[in-house]
Amino acid sequence: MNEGRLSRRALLAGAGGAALAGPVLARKLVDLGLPGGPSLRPLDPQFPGKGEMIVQRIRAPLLETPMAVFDEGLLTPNNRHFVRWHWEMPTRVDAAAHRVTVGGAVERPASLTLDEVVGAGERVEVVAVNQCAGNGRGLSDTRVTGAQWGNGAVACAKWTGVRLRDVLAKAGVAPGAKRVRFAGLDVPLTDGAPQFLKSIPLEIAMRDDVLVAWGMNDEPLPLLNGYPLRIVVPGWFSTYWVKMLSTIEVLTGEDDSFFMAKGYRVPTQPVTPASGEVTMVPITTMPPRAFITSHADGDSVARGRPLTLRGIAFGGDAGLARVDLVGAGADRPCTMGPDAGPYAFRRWEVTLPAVTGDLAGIGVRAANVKGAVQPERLAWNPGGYARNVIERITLRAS
Ligand SMILES: Nc1nc2c(c(=O)[nH]1)N[C@H]1C(S)=C(S)[C@@H](COP(=O)(O)O)O[C@H]1N2
Ligand SMILES: [Mo]
Repeated sequence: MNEGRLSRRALLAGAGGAALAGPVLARKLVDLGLPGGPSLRPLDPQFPGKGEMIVQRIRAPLLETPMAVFDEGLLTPNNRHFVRWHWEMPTRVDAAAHRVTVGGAVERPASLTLDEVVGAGERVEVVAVNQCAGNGRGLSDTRVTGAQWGNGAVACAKWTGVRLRDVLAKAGVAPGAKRVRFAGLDVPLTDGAPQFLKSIPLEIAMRDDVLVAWGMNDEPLPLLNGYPLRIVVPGWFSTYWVKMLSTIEVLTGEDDSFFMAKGYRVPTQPVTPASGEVTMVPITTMPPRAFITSHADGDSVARGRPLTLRGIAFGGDAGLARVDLVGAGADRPCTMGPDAGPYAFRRWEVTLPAVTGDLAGIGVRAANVKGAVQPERLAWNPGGYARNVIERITLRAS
Protein backbone atom coordinates (compact mmCIF):
# COMPACT_ATOMS: atom_id res chain seq x y z
CA MET A 1 0.00 0.00 0.00
CA ASN A 2 1.29 3.44 -0.81
CA GLU A 3 0.74 4.91 2.61
CA GLY A 4 2.36 8.23 1.75
CA ARG A 5 -0.10 8.96 -1.04
CA LEU A 6 -3.05 7.71 0.93
CA SER A 7 -2.03 10.01 3.75
CA ARG A 8 -1.94 13.11 1.60
CA ARG A 9 -5.13 12.54 -0.30
CA ALA A 10 -7.39 11.02 2.27
CA LEU A 11 -5.99 10.95 5.77
CA LEU A 12 -5.11 14.62 5.94
CA ALA A 13 -8.70 15.39 5.11
CA GLY A 14 -9.81 13.17 7.97
CA ALA A 15 -11.78 10.86 5.69
CA GLY A 16 -9.37 7.94 5.91
CA GLY A 17 -8.75 8.35 9.64
CA ALA A 18 -11.32 5.67 10.27
CA ALA A 19 -8.87 3.10 8.98
CA LEU A 20 -6.55 3.78 11.90
CA ALA A 21 -8.76 5.17 14.62
CA GLY A 22 -12.04 3.29 14.33
CA PRO A 23 -15.25 4.13 12.55
CA VAL A 24 -16.51 6.95 14.80
CA LEU A 25 -13.26 8.69 15.63
CA ALA A 26 -12.00 10.42 12.52
CA ARG A 27 -8.63 11.83 13.46
CA LYS A 28 -6.48 14.38 11.73
CA LEU A 29 -3.05 13.08 10.79
CA VAL A 30 0.13 14.74 9.64
CA ASP A 31 2.90 13.24 7.56
CA LEU A 32 6.29 14.16 9.04
CA GLY A 33 8.16 12.84 5.99
CA LEU A 34 10.45 10.61 8.06
CA PRO A 35 12.65 8.47 5.80
CA GLY A 36 11.62 4.83 6.14
CA GLY A 37 8.52 5.79 8.14
CA PRO A 38 6.18 5.25 9.79
CA SER A 39 5.66 8.91 9.26
CA LEU A 40 2.00 9.64 10.08
CA ARG A 41 1.17 11.13 13.47
CA PRO A 42 -2.19 12.17 14.94
CA LEU A 43 -2.93 15.81 15.68
CA ASP A 44 -4.67 16.09 19.03
CA PRO A 45 -6.02 19.09 20.97
CA GLN A 46 -6.78 17.15 24.17
CA PHE A 47 -3.71 17.68 26.35
CA PRO A 48 -4.07 20.11 29.29
CA GLY A 49 -3.28 23.67 28.25
CA LYS A 50 -2.46 22.59 24.70
CA GLY A 51 -4.07 23.19 21.32
CA GLU A 52 -3.58 20.94 18.33
CA MET A 53 -0.26 19.12 18.77
CA ILE A 54 1.48 16.31 16.91
CA VAL A 55 1.31 13.33 19.25
CA GLN A 56 4.54 11.34 19.34
CA ARG A 57 3.69 9.59 22.62
CA ILE A 58 0.93 9.92 25.19
CA ARG A 59 2.62 8.76 28.40
CA ALA A 60 5.02 10.25 29.23
CA PRO A 61 3.93 12.97 26.77
CA LEU A 62 5.94 13.84 23.69
CA LEU A 63 4.07 16.53 21.76
CA GLU A 64 5.50 18.19 18.69
CA THR A 65 4.69 21.69 17.39
CA PRO A 66 3.33 21.71 13.82
CA MET A 67 5.71 23.69 11.56
CA ALA A 68 2.90 26.00 10.39
CA VAL A 69 2.66 27.44 13.95
CA PHE A 70 6.11 29.01 13.48
CA ASP A 71 4.76 30.97 10.52
CA GLU A 72 2.56 33.00 12.87
CA GLY A 73 5.22 34.92 14.79
CA LEU A 74 8.52 34.66 16.58
CA LEU A 75 7.00 33.76 19.96
CA THR A 76 5.36 30.34 19.94
CA PRO A 77 1.95 30.47 21.69
CA ASN A 78 2.06 28.57 25.01
CA ASN A 79 -0.68 26.21 23.89
CA ARG A 80 1.41 25.14 20.88
CA HIS A 81 4.82 24.93 22.60
CA PHE A 82 6.24 21.40 22.24
CA VAL A 83 6.36 19.03 25.22
CA ARG A 84 8.86 16.40 26.26
CA TRP A 85 8.85 14.30 29.44
CA HIS A 86 10.97 11.24 30.12
CA TRP A 87 8.98 9.91 33.05
CA GLU A 88 5.69 10.15 34.86
CA MET A 89 4.79 13.75 35.64
CA PRO A 90 2.27 14.90 38.25
CA THR A 91 -1.03 15.92 36.69
CA ARG A 92 -1.39 18.75 39.20
CA VAL A 93 1.03 20.68 41.39
CA ASP A 94 0.05 22.46 44.62
CA ALA A 95 1.90 25.76 44.25
CA ALA A 96 1.36 26.70 47.92
CA ALA A 97 3.03 23.51 49.10
CA HIS A 98 5.77 23.49 46.47
CA ARG A 99 9.36 23.79 47.71
CA VAL A 100 12.71 24.05 45.98
CA THR A 101 15.51 22.63 48.08
CA VAL A 102 19.03 23.93 47.58
CA GLY A 103 21.59 21.49 48.94
CA GLY A 104 24.82 19.64 48.33
CA ALA A 105 27.96 21.78 48.57
CA VAL A 106 26.28 24.82 50.13
CA GLU A 107 26.78 26.75 53.34
CA ARG A 108 23.15 26.67 54.55
CA PRO A 109 20.86 24.11 52.89
CA ALA A 110 17.59 25.86 52.06
CA SER A 111 14.01 24.90 51.31
CA LEU A 112 12.34 27.75 49.44
CA THR A 113 8.67 28.51 48.84
CA LEU A 114 7.58 29.90 45.48
CA ASP A 115 7.46 33.39 47.00
CA GLU A 116 10.99 32.99 48.31
CA VAL A 117 12.24 31.91 44.87
CA VAL A 118 10.45 34.82 43.18
CA GLY A 119 11.87 37.21 45.78
CA ALA A 120 15.41 35.85 45.59
CA GLY A 121 16.58 38.54 43.19
CA GLU A 122 15.87 40.90 40.35
CA ARG A 123 13.18 39.83 37.88
CA VAL A 124 14.75 38.97 34.51
CA GLU A 125 13.21 38.40 31.08
CA VAL A 126 14.88 36.60 28.19
CA VAL A 127 13.49 35.51 24.84
CA ALA A 128 15.03 32.13 24.09
CA VAL A 129 14.59 29.08 21.92
CA ASN A 130 13.75 25.87 23.77
CA GLN A 131 14.96 23.00 21.57
CA CYS A 132 15.19 19.30 22.33
CA ALA A 133 18.65 17.89 21.61
CA GLY A 134 16.87 15.20 19.56
CA ASN A 135 14.84 17.63 17.45
CA GLY A 136 14.64 16.27 13.89
CA ARG A 137 16.01 12.86 14.95
CA GLY A 138 13.28 11.06 12.98
CA LEU A 139 14.72 12.58 9.79
CA SER A 140 18.09 10.97 10.48
CA ASP A 141 19.25 8.68 7.67
CA THR A 142 20.80 6.17 8.72
CA ARG A 143 18.06 5.93 11.31
CA VAL A 144 18.73 6.00 15.05
CA THR A 145 16.65 5.06 18.11
CA GLY A 146 14.90 7.59 20.35
CA ALA A 147 11.85 9.81 19.92
CA GLN A 148 11.20 10.03 16.17
CA TRP A 149 10.66 13.78 16.06
CA GLY A 150 10.17 15.80 12.92
CA ASN A 151 11.56 19.33 13.25
CA GLY A 152 8.93 20.59 15.72
CA ALA A 153 10.61 19.74 19.04
CA VAL A 154 11.50 23.41 19.27
CA ALA A 155 9.73 26.61 20.25
CA CYS A 156 10.54 30.17 21.29
CA ALA A 157 9.15 32.00 24.32
CA LYS A 158 9.77 35.00 26.52
CA TRP A 159 10.83 33.52 29.86
CA THR A 160 10.48 35.42 33.14
CA GLY A 161 12.28 34.45 36.32
CA VAL A 162 15.11 35.17 38.70
CA ARG A 163 18.76 34.39 38.15
CA LEU A 164 19.76 30.91 39.25
CA ARG A 165 22.77 32.48 40.98
CA ASP A 166 20.45 34.54 43.19
CA VAL A 167 18.59 31.38 44.19
CA LEU A 168 21.93 29.68 44.87
CA ALA A 169 22.94 32.66 47.02
CA LYS A 170 20.06 31.83 49.39
CA ALA A 171 22.06 28.76 50.38
CA GLY A 172 25.57 30.06 49.69
CA VAL A 173 27.73 28.05 47.29
CA ALA A 174 30.55 26.35 49.23
CA PRO A 175 34.20 26.36 48.12
CA GLY A 176 35.07 23.56 45.70
CA ALA A 177 31.72 23.68 43.87
CA LYS A 178 31.97 22.50 40.24
CA ARG A 179 28.50 21.77 38.91
CA VAL A 180 24.86 22.50 39.73
CA ARG A 181 22.38 19.65 39.32
CA PHE A 182 18.61 19.84 39.00
CA ALA A 183 15.68 17.50 39.56
CA GLY A 184 11.94 17.95 39.05
CA LEU A 185 8.81 16.34 40.45
CA ASP A 186 8.63 13.62 37.80
CA VAL A 187 9.47 10.05 38.80
CA PRO A 188 10.61 7.04 36.75
CA LEU A 189 7.78 4.98 35.25
CA THR A 190 9.53 1.69 36.01
CA ASP A 191 11.22 0.45 39.20
CA GLY A 192 14.93 1.05 39.34
CA ALA A 193 14.99 3.35 36.30
CA PRO A 194 17.17 6.43 36.80
CA GLN A 195 15.62 9.75 37.83
CA PHE A 196 15.88 12.60 35.31
CA LEU A 197 18.80 14.60 36.72
CA LYS A 198 20.80 17.15 34.72
CA SER A 199 23.71 19.37 35.69
CA ILE A 200 25.57 22.36 34.27
CA PRO A 201 29.03 23.73 35.10
CA LEU A 202 29.08 26.31 37.91
CA GLU A 203 30.25 29.10 35.56
CA ILE A 204 27.18 28.52 33.38
CA ALA A 205 24.91 28.47 36.45
CA MET A 206 26.32 31.89 37.42
CA ARG A 207 25.51 33.51 34.06
CA ASP A 208 23.37 36.67 33.99
CA ASP A 209 20.71 35.03 31.81
CA VAL A 210 20.40 31.55 33.35
CA LEU A 211 17.08 31.56 35.14
CA VAL A 212 14.75 29.82 37.49
CA ALA A 213 11.68 30.80 35.47
CA TRP A 214 7.98 30.87 36.29
CA GLY A 215 6.74 32.93 33.35
CA MET A 216 6.31 31.94 29.72
CA ASN A 217 5.05 34.71 27.43
CA ASP A 218 3.69 36.57 30.50
CA GLU A 219 1.66 33.57 31.71
CA PRO A 220 2.50 30.97 34.32
CA LEU A 221 4.29 27.98 32.83
CA PRO A 222 1.79 25.46 31.43
CA LEU A 223 1.75 22.27 33.53
CA LEU A 224 3.24 20.31 30.64
CA ASN A 225 6.05 22.84 30.26
CA GLY A 226 7.05 22.59 33.90
CA TYR A 227 4.69 24.54 36.19
CA PRO A 228 5.50 26.12 38.56
CA LEU A 229 9.26 26.59 37.95
CA ARG A 230 11.83 25.51 35.40
CA ILE A 231 15.46 26.14 34.58
CA VAL A 232 16.21 28.19 31.44
CA VAL A 233 19.73 28.06 29.93
CA PRO A 234 19.63 30.25 26.79
CA GLY A 235 21.71 28.86 23.93
CA TRP A 236 21.90 25.35 25.46
CA PHE A 237 19.71 22.42 24.42
CA SER A 238 16.64 22.13 26.61
CA THR A 239 17.64 18.83 28.15
CA TYR A 240 19.17 21.09 30.86
CA TRP A 241 16.00 23.17 31.24
CA VAL A 242 14.65 21.00 34.07
CA LYS A 243 10.89 21.39 34.60
CA MET A 244 8.78 21.30 37.80
CA LEU A 245 12.04 22.17 39.52
CA SER A 246 12.16 20.80 43.07
CA THR A 247 15.83 20.16 43.83
CA ILE A 248 19.02 22.12 43.21
CA GLU A 249 22.18 20.34 44.25
CA VAL A 250 25.68 21.77 44.14
CA LEU A 251 28.29 19.14 43.20
CA THR A 252 32.04 19.24 43.89
CA GLY A 253 32.91 16.61 41.27
CA GLU A 254 31.74 15.11 38.00
CA ASP A 255 28.11 14.09 37.55
CA ASP A 256 27.80 10.34 37.05
CA SER A 257 23.98 10.28 36.91
CA PHE A 258 22.46 8.38 33.97
CA PHE A 259 21.26 11.28 31.79
CA MET A 260 24.71 12.92 32.01
CA ALA A 261 27.03 9.91 31.97
CA LYS A 262 25.07 7.69 29.53
CA GLY A 263 22.38 9.72 27.76
CA TYR A 264 22.56 12.96 25.77
CA ARG A 265 26.15 12.45 24.66
CA VAL A 266 27.72 13.35 21.34
CA PRO A 267 31.00 12.30 19.69
CA THR A 268 33.93 14.72 19.91
CA GLN A 269 34.77 14.13 16.24
CA PRO A 270 32.83 13.28 13.03
CA VAL A 271 31.50 9.71 12.96
CA THR A 272 29.54 7.45 10.59
CA PRO A 273 27.28 4.49 11.39
CA ALA A 274 30.38 2.31 10.79
CA SER A 275 32.61 4.06 13.36
CA GLY A 276 33.59 1.95 16.34
CA GLU A 277 34.02 3.24 19.89
CA VAL A 278 34.47 6.99 19.96
CA THR A 279 34.91 9.55 22.71
CA MET A 280 31.54 10.96 23.78
CA VAL A 281 30.82 14.09 25.84
CA PRO A 282 27.57 15.62 27.14
CA ILE A 283 25.76 17.74 24.56
CA THR A 284 25.74 21.44 25.46
CA THR A 285 25.13 24.41 23.13
CA MET A 286 22.93 24.68 20.04
CA PRO A 287 24.13 25.36 16.48
CA PRO A 288 22.21 27.69 14.10
CA ARG A 289 19.12 26.47 12.23
CA ALA A 290 16.55 27.83 9.77
CA PHE A 291 13.22 26.62 8.40
CA ILE A 292 10.82 27.61 5.65
CA THR A 293 7.42 28.04 7.33
CA SER A 294 5.39 29.70 4.55
CA HIS A 295 5.42 26.60 2.36
CA ALA A 296 5.58 22.85 2.90
CA ASP A 297 7.35 20.21 0.83
CA GLY A 298 5.35 19.48 -2.33
CA ASP A 299 3.33 22.73 -2.31
CA SER A 300 2.43 24.33 -5.66
CA VAL A 301 3.54 27.84 -6.53
CA ALA A 302 2.41 29.99 -9.46
CA ARG A 303 4.66 29.89 -12.52
CA GLY A 304 5.67 33.29 -13.90
CA ARG A 305 4.76 35.09 -10.68
CA PRO A 306 7.00 36.49 -7.91
CA LEU A 307 7.26 34.19 -4.92
CA THR A 308 7.78 35.28 -1.33
CA LEU A 309 9.15 32.69 1.08
CA ARG A 310 9.11 33.19 4.84
CA GLY A 311 10.39 31.35 7.82
CA ILE A 312 12.23 31.39 11.10
CA ALA A 313 15.88 31.03 12.02
CA PHE A 314 17.94 31.12 15.18
CA GLY A 315 21.63 31.38 15.87
CA GLY A 316 21.86 28.74 18.62
CA ASP A 317 24.31 29.93 21.27
CA ALA A 318 24.93 33.27 19.53
CA GLY A 319 22.96 35.81 17.51
CA LEU A 320 22.21 35.26 13.84
CA ALA A 321 24.65 36.79 11.37
CA ARG A 322 22.75 36.00 8.17
CA VAL A 323 20.19 33.77 6.52
CA ASP A 324 20.51 32.75 2.84
CA LEU A 325 18.16 31.05 0.46
CA VAL A 326 20.06 28.19 -1.18
CA GLY A 327 19.42 25.66 -3.93
CA ALA A 328 17.38 25.46 -7.13
CA GLY A 329 19.56 28.19 -8.66
CA ALA A 330 17.86 30.75 -6.44
CA ASP A 331 20.70 31.59 -4.02
CA ARG A 332 20.27 35.01 -2.42
CA PRO A 333 20.37 36.64 1.02
CA CYS A 334 17.16 36.86 3.05
CA THR A 335 15.89 39.92 4.86
CA MET A 336 15.71 39.48 8.61
CA GLY A 337 12.83 40.61 10.80
CA PRO A 338 12.88 42.12 14.32
CA ASP A 339 15.74 41.07 16.61
CA ALA A 340 14.43 39.80 19.95
CA GLY A 341 17.91 38.99 21.24
CA PRO A 342 20.67 36.50 20.46
CA TYR A 343 18.79 33.39 21.63
CA ALA A 344 15.42 34.10 20.00
CA PHE A 345 13.75 32.98 16.80
CA ARG A 346 14.09 35.59 14.10
CA ARG A 347 11.81 35.82 11.11
CA TRP A 348 13.30 35.98 7.62
CA GLU A 349 11.76 36.67 4.22
CA VAL A 350 12.89 36.62 0.61
CA THR A 351 11.17 37.27 -2.73
CA LEU A 352 12.06 35.60 -6.02
CA PRO A 353 11.24 37.88 -8.96
CA ALA A 354 9.52 35.16 -10.99
CA VAL A 355 9.07 31.41 -10.71
CA THR A 356 10.34 29.83 -13.94
CA GLY A 357 10.01 26.15 -12.97
CA ASP A 358 9.96 23.69 -10.10
CA LEU A 359 12.11 24.70 -7.15
CA ALA A 360 13.70 21.39 -6.28
CA GLY A 361 15.59 21.15 -3.01
CA ILE A 362 15.30 24.77 -2.02
CA GLY A 363 16.41 25.55 1.53
CA VAL A 364 17.63 28.21 3.93
CA ARG A 365 21.02 28.40 5.61
CA ALA A 366 21.61 30.29 8.85
CA ALA A 367 24.97 31.49 10.14
CA ASN A 368 25.63 32.91 13.60
CA VAL A 369 27.98 35.67 14.74
CA LYS A 370 30.44 33.09 16.10
CA GLY A 371 30.92 31.85 12.52
CA ALA A 372 28.91 28.62 12.80
CA VAL A 373 27.09 27.88 9.51
CA GLN A 374 24.53 25.16 8.77
CA PRO A 375 26.21 22.31 6.87
CA GLU A 376 25.16 20.78 3.53
CA ARG A 377 25.40 17.26 4.96
CA LEU A 378 23.98 15.76 8.11
CA ALA A 379 26.56 15.46 10.88
CA TRP A 380 25.27 11.99 11.70
CA ASN A 381 25.71 10.72 15.28
CA PRO A 382 24.34 7.65 17.06
CA GLY A 383 21.95 9.63 19.30
CA GLY A 384 20.57 11.69 16.40
CA TYR A 385 21.41 14.84 18.36
CA ALA A 386 21.90 18.46 17.29
CA ARG A 387 20.60 18.06 13.75
CA ASN A 388 21.31 21.26 11.85
CA VAL A 389 21.80 20.20 8.24
CA ILE A 390 20.19 22.65 5.75
CA GLU A 391 16.52 21.58 5.49
CA ARG A 392 15.26 21.44 1.90
CA ILE A 393 11.83 21.26 0.31
CA THR A 394 10.59 21.03 -3.26
CA LEU A 395 7.99 23.45 -4.64
CA ARG A 396 6.10 22.65 -7.86
CA ALA A 397 5.47 25.37 -10.43
CA SER A 398 1.97 25.20 -11.86
N1 LIG B 1 11.62 17.49 35.06
C1 LIG B 1 11.94 17.30 33.77
N2 LIG B 1 12.46 18.31 33.09
C2 LIG B 1 12.79 18.16 31.79
C3 LIG B 1 12.62 16.91 31.14
C4 LIG B 1 12.06 15.84 31.89
O1 LIG B 1 11.87 14.73 31.40
N3 LIG B 1 11.74 16.08 33.21
N4 LIG B 1 13.01 16.77 29.82
C5 LIG B 1 13.97 17.75 29.30
C6 LIG B 1 14.07 17.70 27.85
S1 LIG B 1 15.04 16.46 27.20
C7 LIG B 1 13.48 18.62 27.05
S2 LIG B 1 13.62 18.54 25.37
C8 LIG B 1 12.72 19.76 27.63
C9 LIG B 1 11.41 19.98 26.93
O2 LIG B 1 10.80 21.13 27.43
P1 LIG B 1 9.27 21.41 27.13
O3 LIG B 1 8.51 20.16 27.47
O4 LIG B 1 8.89 22.60 27.91
O5 LIG B 1 9.18 21.69 25.65
O6 LIG B 1 12.47 19.57 29.01
C10 LIG B 1 13.61 19.16 29.74
N5 LIG B 1 13.30 19.23 31.13
MO1 LIG C 1 15.05 16.68 24.91
